[in-house]
Amino acid sequence: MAATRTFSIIKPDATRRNLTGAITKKLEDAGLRVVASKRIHMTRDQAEGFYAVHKERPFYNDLCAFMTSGPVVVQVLEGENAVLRNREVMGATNPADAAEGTIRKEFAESIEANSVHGSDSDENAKIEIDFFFKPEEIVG
Ligand code: IDP
Repeated sequence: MAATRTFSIIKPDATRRNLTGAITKKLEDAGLRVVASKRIHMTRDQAEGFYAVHKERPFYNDLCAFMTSGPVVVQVLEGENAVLRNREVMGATNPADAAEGTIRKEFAESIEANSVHGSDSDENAKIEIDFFFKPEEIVG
């Protein structure tokens, strides 16, 4: 099966605790390859645009504040069935529900500060990759 791509964010709660390497290792151990990566401080406009689908949710404002509260690492991951594989290794949104061995089980602080983002479909992966990366920044 051909490799596909997904989009990942290591969130501010994780960069603050210096977990970029530990989280990236879990992604790599799951069979995903980092083909693009950069550490950025998201602007409010970027956070609001990225999470626009959640605009009507009660946690939207807090989520945008959280995502701009410190640096994040945005990444493009490549592998077989990359979207699904990444969702599996991330674990459930709420760390209380996340399975043993997942990133969120091991590292997340709360349902909001849950250490990682991962695209939920191939279609959204493409949109999210295009939101943060130029084609020439991705080296497969
Ligand atoms: P996902 O990140 O597991 O795909 P989504 O439902 O798409 O989960 O939510 C996006 C992000 O919004 C979550 O990762 C988390 O940071 C935040 N979030 C989701 N639900 C809640 C909530 O009930 N309270 C606070 N933050 C939430």
